[in-house]
Amino acid sequence: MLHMEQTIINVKNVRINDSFWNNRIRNAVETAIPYQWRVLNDNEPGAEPSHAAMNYKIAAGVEKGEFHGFRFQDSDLAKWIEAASFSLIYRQDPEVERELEEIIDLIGKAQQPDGYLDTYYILKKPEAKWKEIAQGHELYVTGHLLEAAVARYLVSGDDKLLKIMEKNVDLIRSLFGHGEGKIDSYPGHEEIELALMKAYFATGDRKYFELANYFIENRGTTIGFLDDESFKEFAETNKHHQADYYQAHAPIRQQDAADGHAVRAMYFFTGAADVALEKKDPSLVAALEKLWKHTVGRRMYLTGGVGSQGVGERFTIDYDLPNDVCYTETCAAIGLAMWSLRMLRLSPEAKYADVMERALYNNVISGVSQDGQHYFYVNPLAVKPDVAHYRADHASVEPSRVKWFGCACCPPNVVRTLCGLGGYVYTQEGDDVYQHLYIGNEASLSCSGGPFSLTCESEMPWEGAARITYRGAAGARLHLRVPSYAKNFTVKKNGQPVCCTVTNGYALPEGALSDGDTLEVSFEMDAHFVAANPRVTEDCGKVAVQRGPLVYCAEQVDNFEYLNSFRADLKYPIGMEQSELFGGIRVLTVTGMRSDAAAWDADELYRDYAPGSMGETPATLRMVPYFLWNNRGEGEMTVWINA
Ligand code: FUB
Ligand code: ZN
Repeated sequence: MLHMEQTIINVKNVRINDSFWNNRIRNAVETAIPYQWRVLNDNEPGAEPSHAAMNYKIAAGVEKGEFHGFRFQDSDLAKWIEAASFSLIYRQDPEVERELEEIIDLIGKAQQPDGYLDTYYILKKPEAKWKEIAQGHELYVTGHLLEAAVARYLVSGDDKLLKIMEKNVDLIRSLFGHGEGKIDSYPGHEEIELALMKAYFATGDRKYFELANYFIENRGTTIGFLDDESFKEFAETNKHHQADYYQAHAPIRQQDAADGHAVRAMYFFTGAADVALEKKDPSLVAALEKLWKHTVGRRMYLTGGVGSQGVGERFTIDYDLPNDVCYTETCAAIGLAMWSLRMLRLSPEAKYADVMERALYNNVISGVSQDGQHYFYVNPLAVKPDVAHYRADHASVEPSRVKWFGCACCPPNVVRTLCGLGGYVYTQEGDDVYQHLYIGNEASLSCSGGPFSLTCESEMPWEGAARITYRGAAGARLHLRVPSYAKNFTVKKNGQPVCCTVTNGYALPEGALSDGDTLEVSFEMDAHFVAANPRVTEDCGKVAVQRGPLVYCAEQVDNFEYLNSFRADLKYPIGMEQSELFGGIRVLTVTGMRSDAAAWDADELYRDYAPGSMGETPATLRMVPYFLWNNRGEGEMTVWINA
């Protein structure tokens, strides 16, 4: 059955209030947003200048100068606008309001009379507008600005940016499409599709849906941009920049795997799932189910990262998941979380929420430091800093988070995700509300009986316990996710055990909910070893450690140098210890042996093996949640350990 009568929940109606996420959201709101504003305005000493605000000022005619940065530099500011708009859910800040008004005003002034709005082409290459679709990113920039406009509108009701973007979208509608004189193509970098669908869901105006549908359905069916110079320029010299890099090698229903550039692919499938939902199109849903299964079954890291090669920032082949030269871009993991959320709207099955949660709690939030001012773009699962600094094939791996990037897609992306996290907790279909994530929150929703609220207090991800209070009109049914890692999942209603019907990993407690009811969810989460399919050669003979949604890693600072010299003894259970780290988290411990480098001469590379003469020493490996790595200086790190 297709679950298609969705209510798209307004992000401002789910306010996160959670002991784990509050700190992160506060950090985003109070530190990262002001910090990024300074960077985007070239006002942060030590950070690579962004030029993004200046490009708009020059295009608006209020400053003189030249365009600087990547062609899609505008999108960094767009993501900041989205983050700042969401941040007002958590803190009304007149300064942020002023900055938002200032930048939206500037964007309006930069817009050309026909609606065109891309500072790279306005300032640097006006003759090439719409002629470099493969690489040009004009539609990608529109997509991010449109997402920002929708965020601003949904949270504050201010439609100034939305009107600017409507004019821009109208221009695109007039230029693109089938037929004489039209550009019959699709974006080089997907993004506009999902943004158009957000605009459609927010406004109900079908023109947004129609353009999204055209881009999704057209991709891979026509020659599109595959004849353009900007496509050929890369394709002729680089086997990793063929049509599949852009997901343009086949129509979506004929694609078998997530191929090519990972962020492009994730954004494409996200937009396609939105379109499938609106069209109630079983063949598109089936294609997305197949692609999703293939992606998470063969091409996803344990941390929810995707994209295993730096060259082309892309997917490679099944089971090719190297840990130290992976790409696992923060944006790509965000894309996987977004896509999985859309799959939940198509069909509420806990497997989608498991992956969404895996990405969010691991690869996504590892993208930002505890201080909110340092970022990872690539999120490796193993790092040896001296190697990463030296080797050419590690060029994209930063062993420490940095203040900013020349290509800075990830930092504002992770911050907008944190500030918009409320959008990931529930989906709703008629009176059926599905709680996917046990993140504490206060939600104001509505069912056929009228408005109601849910207040969730949660101990996740440290303990499997959440308490939900229902207030308001009767009529809603709350389906509670049973996470794949949960043991002995139970629900109590008003303090008494209640029977549940479990469908596709969601438990529906017996009986209607009415004002004042409480539901207490509890389950056990063991720290356990995880092994990889032997087809993943990089992980053969290794195990990883996971508890609940958190993947753990070993860092040099808690252990010793040469982490790979450790071998776990799996007959010992994983230990758990209270620590003073990061405000008092519990660390996990693994028992085993290591070969102590001190027993080897530095000039002695090899030695004939004899038991007991390798420097064998009993050892315990301390492990911390992966997302926290590299918050205590640079050092070795590994997720997978020898066993
Ligand atoms: O091309 C725009 C963004 O920059 C992509 O999504 C990232 O992978 C980075 O290349
Ligand atoms: Zn990125």
